[in-house]
Amino acid sequence: MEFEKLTELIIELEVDDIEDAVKEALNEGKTAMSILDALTKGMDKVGELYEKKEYYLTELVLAGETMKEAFKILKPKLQAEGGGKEKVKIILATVRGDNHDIGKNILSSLLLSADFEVIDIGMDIPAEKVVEAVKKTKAKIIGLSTLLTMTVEEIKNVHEALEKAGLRDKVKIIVGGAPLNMELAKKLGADDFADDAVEGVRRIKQLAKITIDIKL
Ligand code: B1M
Repeated sequence: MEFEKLTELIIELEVDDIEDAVKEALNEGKTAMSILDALTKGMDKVGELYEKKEYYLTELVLAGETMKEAFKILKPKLQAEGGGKEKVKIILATVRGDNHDIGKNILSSLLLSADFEVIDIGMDIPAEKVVEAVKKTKAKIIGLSTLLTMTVEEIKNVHEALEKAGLRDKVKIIVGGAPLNMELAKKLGADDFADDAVEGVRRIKQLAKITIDIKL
């Protein structure tokens, strides 16, 4: 299994073939990290095609699913190969009252392929659970998703709950979802906003640089 073929399978969204292809590459002795690199190249290309409007959300969803299938096989191998290399942690959640998680899941896949440790605490998540997750995992970046106009205020609740717990200045909050924009995000207490998951990864990489020296 050539690396180029693995990259191609992601670009061509071959969700049914990716598992066998990854297994074949591993059986040939390729490392999980090198396979992940090849798959990530595919995800980068999918991101470019999406930005050029040659691919749409459907393709982004499928690419996320394809990557997730591959990741199921790679995850244990990567952990074994990782040799304790510390990754930047990010907590992801869809806010309380909102049961839309497809966008969050795409972001999660892209972040995993960009070598983040993703702590996905799910959807319909109350502010207190986010605070609990920060305390438990010591993650310094929180990504919140909301698609409903009626739930955007939940971002403010997370911001205030973190303040109350004395943690607000130790973490960065990035938010995304159709009812939001940068102005509203900042007004609700978030530090950053991304229009889509590709932009989200780019901005989260920037936040990771900013938070590197913060001690929790
Ligand atoms: Co609902 N729904 N839905 N829905 N749903 C919308 C969001 C809606 C816009 C449809 C419409 O009316 N045109 C509308 C919201 C209107 C509003 O408030 N502004 C709506 C409604 C009203 C509802 C219900 C209230 C319907 C009802 O029951 N009467 C109900 C609410 C349930 C609840 O949450 N409590 C409801 C339910 C559902 C389903 C459960 C059936 C299902 C969700 C399944 C699931 O997610 N597991 C669903 C769906 C599928 C949709 C639409 C059709 C598609 C959403 C989607 O997955 N898009 C949606 C219409 C639409 O969006 N056009 C709609 C694809 C996904 C990839 O995009 O999640 O936006 P998205 O993520 C994007 C960006 O937003 C961004 O990146 C992603 C792309 O790269 N992004 C981030 C998202 N999070 C990010 C976080 C980041 C960065 C970027 O950093 C942290």
